[in-house]
Amino acid sequence: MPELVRYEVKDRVAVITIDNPPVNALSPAVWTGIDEAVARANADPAADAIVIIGAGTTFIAGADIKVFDLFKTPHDSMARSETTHALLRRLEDSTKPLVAAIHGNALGGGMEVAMSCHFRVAARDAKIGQPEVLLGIIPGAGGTQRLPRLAGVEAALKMCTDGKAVPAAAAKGGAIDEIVDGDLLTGAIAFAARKAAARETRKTRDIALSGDQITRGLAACAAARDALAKTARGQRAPFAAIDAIEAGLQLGFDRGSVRERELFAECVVSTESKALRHLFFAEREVAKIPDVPKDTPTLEIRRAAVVGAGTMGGGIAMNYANAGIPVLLKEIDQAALDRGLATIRRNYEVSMSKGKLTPEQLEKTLALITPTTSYDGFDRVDIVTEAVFENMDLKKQTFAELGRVTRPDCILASNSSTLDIDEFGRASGRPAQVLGHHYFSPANVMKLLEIVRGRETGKDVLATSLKLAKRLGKVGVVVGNCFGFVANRMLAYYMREAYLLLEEGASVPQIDNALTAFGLPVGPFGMQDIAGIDVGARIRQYLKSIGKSRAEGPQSEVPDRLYEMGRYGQKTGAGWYKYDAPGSRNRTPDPLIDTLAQEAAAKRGITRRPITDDEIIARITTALANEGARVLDEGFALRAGDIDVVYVYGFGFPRHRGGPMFYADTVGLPTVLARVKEYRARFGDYWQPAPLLERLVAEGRGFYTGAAAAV
Ligand code: 3H9
Repeated sequence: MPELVRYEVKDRVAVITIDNPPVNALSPAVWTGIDEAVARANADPAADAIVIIGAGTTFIAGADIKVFDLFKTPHDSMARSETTHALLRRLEDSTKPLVAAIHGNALGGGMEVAMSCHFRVAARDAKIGQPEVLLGIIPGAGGTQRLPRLAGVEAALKMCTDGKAVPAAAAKGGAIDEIVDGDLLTGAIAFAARKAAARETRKTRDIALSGDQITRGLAACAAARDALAKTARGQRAPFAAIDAIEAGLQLGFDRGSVRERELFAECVVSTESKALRHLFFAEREVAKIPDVPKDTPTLEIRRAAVVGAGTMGGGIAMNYANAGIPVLLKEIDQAALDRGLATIRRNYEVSMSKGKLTPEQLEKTLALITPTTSYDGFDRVDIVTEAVFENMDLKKQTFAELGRVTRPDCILASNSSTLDIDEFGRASGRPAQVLGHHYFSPANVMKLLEIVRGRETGKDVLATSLKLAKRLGKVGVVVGNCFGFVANRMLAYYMREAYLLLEEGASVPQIDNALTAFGLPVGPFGMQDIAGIDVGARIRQYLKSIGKSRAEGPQSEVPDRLYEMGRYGQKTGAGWYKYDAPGSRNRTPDPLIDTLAQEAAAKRGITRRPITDDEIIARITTALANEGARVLDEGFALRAGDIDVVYVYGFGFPRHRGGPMFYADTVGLPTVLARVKEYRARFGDYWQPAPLLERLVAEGRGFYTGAAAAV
């Protein structure tokens, strides 16, 4: 095995190379290796200065996130961080100039190592950051104390609370001393030699903050706290990061560092951090399909086509154009095509007005979308996404046509949100090339792509889809071909409970507000008003016609009554709420909904009652987890983590709760099961415990082996 930390001397400069692929994470052995190597360099008469650099594509991407699982109590963390802080002070105490040479990323603990060096040089395209908050923790190795001293309090607050990496070039003069063009190591050695000749060292911890800097810094802390109160509701870590920075300003470096350690220790054992760490790995796990090895050949996607220029088709075409892939956009007639293109242009203009796009970029991106009313050119594309109306016959007819007009190796994807992919495969005449690419509305914004695997979908087609998802800026999750796949199948249960809670006595604003307080960006009714009540109604009508329903249990009549009244949501100026005008987002509650709910309740013989927010959350999250357990047990999702990723990216389930399955583990599966049984007794037999839920509870396990005990 190669050494994790290598030592050599070049041109009288000791070069310490961290070599812990893939991202040089700071495992305990790497920490020790750096410590020993710096001590060795200080004692080495052949070295006048020291450079720390990363092997491979990056500097150090942070502490090894898996190690945090070992911290069971804040005390464990306090003991470990005492050692780490002392180690970083030893680096800072180096008598020879110590230089960090950064390429790729210096993140988290990696940035903290760099800041404990005397100087930092970086490649022009390198990035630096303190992303700990995205893992529910705060910089725990002095970052909240050293970064304000190097970059200024405002910049440090931003980096530690939003977790976003910033270009090293933009940090020049603050956290970065010099940008190196050309070979980084050569530049870093030359820089270190200059510092050695000038006998220059500089301990970050000794950089003093002026009275004025402290006063302004404290005001910035208060302002950051106020801003986060709106955007980070229910989360602890961003606020803890501010607390730690503030403590450094008020108490100085040493006592500020102790406060940082205490706050880190509090955060690292929190459910919030466990949830976010779980998602970090779950998001990477989704791309691993057991029978589709990493080296499965993929098809090159150079040109694409989309059939259907409605809301979804237009958004899908935008995804391709945004990724620089030319795309044909087909509609049946010119009028429909013109409408679709006008919407696309409007969307881009909104981005432009927000400064996300220049007028030139807008025109260049739009030029990648070629409108058409025929199949001309379809024989040259590598993938077609069908986004026509959600109707089985129409879709089958489209696939039959696509089978004729495209090359045999062309991938044929359906954006259906519910229908049987295998039927499309058969209709096309080449099922191995067919699968689902289910986007979420708005398709150009939402990051989830459900990749629906048909019975005969080729492995190369799946591997290509996963790769393509990344290129389109999406998180691709492979799911099985069941009704509604994973996202919409579970959503049906979520919506069922929302409707029933409404009939039983809760109001639309109460249900929506309970869920936004829980952390969702929008509640179920607000979401429907955006997506269109007509969309759900048409799916229900179709299901009725084939004698099916989306979820067992009573079907509320209220959404269908809204549909009959032409109240489709925001677009018609009325839905579950009233809006100022069609297309407006300015909403007010509508007493009519309560009347409709009362009428529906009376018909079903329900006596309406006050309902608590806790019951709303319990009913809805229990319904999700119970159905999620079925989906998993039936093999339509590969892992519980895949379901969590689907919900976080598809419906904005709060990340800090880890997704519906992880959340169920934090509640405790015995409690979840007890709730299902209680609801069965109270509401009816349509509530049935998922067999997997019962099995896991009997075995004393959670959805994540051992997680039940861990959270
Ligand atoms: C921290 O530092 C706390 C400190 O304050 C100190 C306290 C004492 N640990 O993302 P990729 C794995 S907290 C363990 O696909 P990319 C990852 O799971 C840490 N593993 O590559 C994957 O494994 P696999 C703060 C890690 O090129 C593989 O590496 N730092 C870690 O798209 C490749 O990853 C962060 O939060 C890690 N730290 O993106 C940075 N990082 O192949 C987290 C990665 O088995 N990392 N892995 O699936 C990242 O943001 C991205 O990985 C990075 C590369 C941008 C670096």
